[in-house]
Amino acid sequence: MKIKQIKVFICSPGRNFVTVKVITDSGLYGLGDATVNGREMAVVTYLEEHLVPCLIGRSAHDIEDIWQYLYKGVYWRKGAINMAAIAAIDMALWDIKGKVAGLPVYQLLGGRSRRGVTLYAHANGETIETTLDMAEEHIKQGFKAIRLQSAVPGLNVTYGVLGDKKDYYELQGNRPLPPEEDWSTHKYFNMVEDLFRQARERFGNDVQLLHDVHSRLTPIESARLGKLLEKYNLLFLEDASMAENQDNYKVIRQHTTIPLAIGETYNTIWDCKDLIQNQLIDYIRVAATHAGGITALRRITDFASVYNVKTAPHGAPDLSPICFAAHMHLNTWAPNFGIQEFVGLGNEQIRQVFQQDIQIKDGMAHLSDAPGLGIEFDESAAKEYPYRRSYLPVSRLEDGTVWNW
Ligand code: GCO
Ligand code: MG
Repeated sequence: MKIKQIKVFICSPGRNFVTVKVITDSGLYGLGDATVNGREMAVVTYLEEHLVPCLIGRSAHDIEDIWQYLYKGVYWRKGAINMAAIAAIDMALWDIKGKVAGLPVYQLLGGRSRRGVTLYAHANGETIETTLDMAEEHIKQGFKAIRLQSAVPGLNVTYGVLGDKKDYYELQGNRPLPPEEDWSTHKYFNMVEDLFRQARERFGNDVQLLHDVHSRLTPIESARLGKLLEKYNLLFLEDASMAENQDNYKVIRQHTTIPLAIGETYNTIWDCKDLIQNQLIDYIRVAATHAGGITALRRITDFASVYNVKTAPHGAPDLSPICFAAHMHLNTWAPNFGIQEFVGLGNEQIRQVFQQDIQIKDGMAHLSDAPGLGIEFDESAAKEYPYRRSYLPVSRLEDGTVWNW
């Protein structure tokens, strides 16, 4: 079964997605996600100009060989654009293999390890009260784990807060240039403990709570935050600090037992190797799209399991439903799965373009037994939503210094 054609699509049903379709001479095809938020066209060009010509005529069954060929064969290893392109091809090949076998991909990985996949929902608001109102809605719907993000009083916009601004990173499309946001660590510390104290007062101890710092703090500031929030019993604190220097997490670990999660921007196992091996984190959050696909995530998952690190795949809206499906198969299989981030199954346009049959019930997601990844892409619907250039925001401290967004 040879690869006959590879099509690359870019569409914007509410936000931009790059989708790859690998078509074989048997007529079977597979789908993959190659979206890199704010840099979409770089992946499209990279795929069309550099990867696709090397793949035509190869056996669609050689998933591992193709992965190694694209990874080692490029010489310029790693990198977000490169790894997203490899990831999309890899997902599509797993999709094809599942269709050939007549089995969902999780069966090819080793079968089911659990009844369903536990999700965490997002609650965010312009005030602590509105954030907690949203959390209450999720709890009523059956979610057992909620990520809390609340606006920081005194800052123009806060990461992760939709409020009534309707300008959350997921509602992309009207940002021809990167918007700028303020950041103040001091003001943030004035808000964040209240958020979790009030959450515990209102909801008690049963619900799992999570929080994303989005890498705004230095390691010692993260350590301070960890100590401050320990008593509120978080499932994890995400992206407490940057870990380009993986030793940063030693500083945090020396001071606090709060569970730590990181990895959504990581592209390879090497980016998280030291953190995992030195047991400096508790959850690894790599995404199939950004870290080399199902083949790479399976390897990272197994490596993490040796060190008691669980998986908590990134689930932001800029990962397409194809990536979510890939995560669902990995999560259904992985013995060391922790939790899946969840922001819903997309708006009406997204569900028109990407069709799937994942069921959400009581805060858990359940795959159907459709072969492969179990997802369809409607090419003609996608054409109705053309690409719109759009950027993620840039952060500045109050004196104008560029900071981590
Ligand atoms: C998350 C992430 C996202 C990212 C987004 C960037 O935890 O869901 O931090 O909110 O900001 O994926 O493209
Ligand atoms: Mg995050």
